[in-house]
Amino acid sequence: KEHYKMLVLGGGSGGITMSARMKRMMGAGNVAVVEPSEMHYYQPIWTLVGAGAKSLASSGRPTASVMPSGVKWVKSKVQEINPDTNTVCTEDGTEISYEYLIVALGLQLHFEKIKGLPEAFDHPKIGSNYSVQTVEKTWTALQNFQGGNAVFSFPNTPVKCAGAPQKIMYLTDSFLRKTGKRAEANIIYNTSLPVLFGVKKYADALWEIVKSRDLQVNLRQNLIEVRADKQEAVFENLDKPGETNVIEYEMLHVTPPMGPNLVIKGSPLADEVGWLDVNKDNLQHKTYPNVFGIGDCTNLPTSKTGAAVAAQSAILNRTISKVLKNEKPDRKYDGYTSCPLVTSYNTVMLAEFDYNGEPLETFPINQAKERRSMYHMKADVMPHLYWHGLLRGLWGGPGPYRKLFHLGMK
Ligand code: FAD
Ligand code: UQ1
Repeated sequence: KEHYKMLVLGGGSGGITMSARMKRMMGAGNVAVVEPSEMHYYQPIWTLVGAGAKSLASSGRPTASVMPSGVKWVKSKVQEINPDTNTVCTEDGTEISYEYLIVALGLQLHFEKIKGLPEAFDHPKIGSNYSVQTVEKTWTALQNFQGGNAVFSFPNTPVKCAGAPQKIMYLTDSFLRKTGKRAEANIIYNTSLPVLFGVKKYADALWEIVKSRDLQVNLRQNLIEVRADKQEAVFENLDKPGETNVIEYEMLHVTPPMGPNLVIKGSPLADEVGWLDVNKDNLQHKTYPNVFGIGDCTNLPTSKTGAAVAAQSAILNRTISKVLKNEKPDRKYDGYTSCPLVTSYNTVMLAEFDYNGEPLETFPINQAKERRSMYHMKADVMPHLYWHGLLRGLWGGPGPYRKLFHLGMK
């Protein structure tokens, strides 16, 4: 039977980041990460992979290369978490016990909840930036598009990076303008949400963009079926139950329904819905004080992003250092999250906001404007910050820089 002082579940953004920080805090031999995947992906760049601006290969590195040296990699899937006995069971039948546990299992994609998926991905003209298997299909569909309806969906569930479903629409519009095919296209964004974006400042600016670029936005439309043989997408009107709307497509980008990781959902660590039930100020589990959570798997009431993981990692580090000393956690997470809204092949609107949905901008300029500098940051700077800063436990989000940049202002 294996035992670790600190066991981390999941080796994605949050898991690798926290294992690097925990190694610094308590020594390499005391930390283990359970992660089945050979490869670690920088998912935020998939938006640009789907649009042909980056290669898929550039988004992945071997998990072995991001695992901090000396930290034990348990290459298996977590099957069961038993917080009452401080143990975890893996798929290969191993039982691991722990003193402290960090849960960073991410969320689950549910392509299968849309009738006709995932089989429809065997047909052309359909793709999804949300998975490694389907992201290059988006680029194929975009390149082969000759005219007709280009359709983009947003599901009736929480999603990670809530801006990504529309970023690929803006990139599609730009690509078709560049290649002279825009006049032949109807670009349609069908979202389950009652708004274009959750924060008014950015939503207002995005509405201006969709109007000026002739992009059609339909609210409260939920994708429920894809008939790939007929190139038909079926949407239900969420305000009029039973009313459906069939659209013939020449290109379809699917954002799948998402939900809690089923391992958490089936454990005592879950809230009523299935998300990891943590304290929103300090990321400690609400009923098991030796359990902590970070990232997409949690019920933190903020938008699920890598930028949020960065800010959370600094807070969680502080919380755990206090708990180890039998002191009370003292620093509070403000809900910081960020969504670099890619609006073309050379512009980004950098949305940043907190728990209250209030803008919390790093730079002392109006970030609701599309900027080339922010595109450069998203496409060329962020990947380095991710691989060399965040994953090594050296980047805890832009908070300190925000305070510095705003000194003497406001
Ligand atoms: P993940 O990084 O998804 O890691 C979860 C890990 O858990 C995975 O490695 C998985 O293999 C592992 N796992 C799952 N089940 C088990 C199990 N049973 N046992 C063991 N391990 C398991 N964020 C931004 O900040 N900016 C962006 O511009 C942005 N754009 C995005 C665009 C797209 C298309 C996508 C898909 C995401 C984007 N994100 C963006 C979101 C960002 O990638 C996630 O929020 C972030 O990766 C969350 O980190 P995490 O550790 O919670 O989950
Ligand atoms: C960020 O910290 C981060 O994590 C590394 C991202 O994920 C890829 C982001 O997209 C953003 C925008 C941030 C925030 C960083 C700055 C400099 C504003």
